[in-house]
Amino acid sequence: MTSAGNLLVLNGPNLNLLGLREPAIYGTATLDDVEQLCLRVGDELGYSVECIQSNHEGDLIDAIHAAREGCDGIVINAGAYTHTSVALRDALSAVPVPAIEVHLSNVHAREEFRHHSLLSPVVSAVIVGAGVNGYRLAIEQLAWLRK
Ligand code: CA2
Repeated sequence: MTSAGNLLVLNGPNLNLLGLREPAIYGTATLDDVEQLCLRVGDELGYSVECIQSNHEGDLIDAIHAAREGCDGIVINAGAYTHTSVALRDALSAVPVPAIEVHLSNVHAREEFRHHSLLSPVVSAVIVGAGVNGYRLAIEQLAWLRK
């Protein structure tokens, strides 16, 4: 298959703990499971996928900036930075690459402070509450946008 392009899957703070704690909220899949899923789904759709997880805001911003060169789509679960980071929002705004925001949990059914995302206004779509399948849906949506 000809390459459909390159995707970046970004996971933010504490998502390295996936599957190790709070399975009732976040499920039992580990970060490695999520990344393997993204690589597999990306491959099925002809994408080369790079997965990055960081607990540091600046690292996430640097990765978004780097996506200016040769990246065709970003899947981002910014974790708690979703609700706080003007800097991440500005980075996403500055990079002309379609981005999809993913949350494993249904943030709207949780604490009030999780109901508001600073990122949602600057991304192409938002997927919440679908668990790890949200990453698959996001990659499929990025493929659909390319058509
Ligand atoms: O539902 C999501 O995907 C979140 O982005 C997860 C963030 C949370 O702050 C957002 O409001 C919603 C938290 C990620 C922390 O992940 C953990 C996983 C296992 C154990 C502890 C934390």
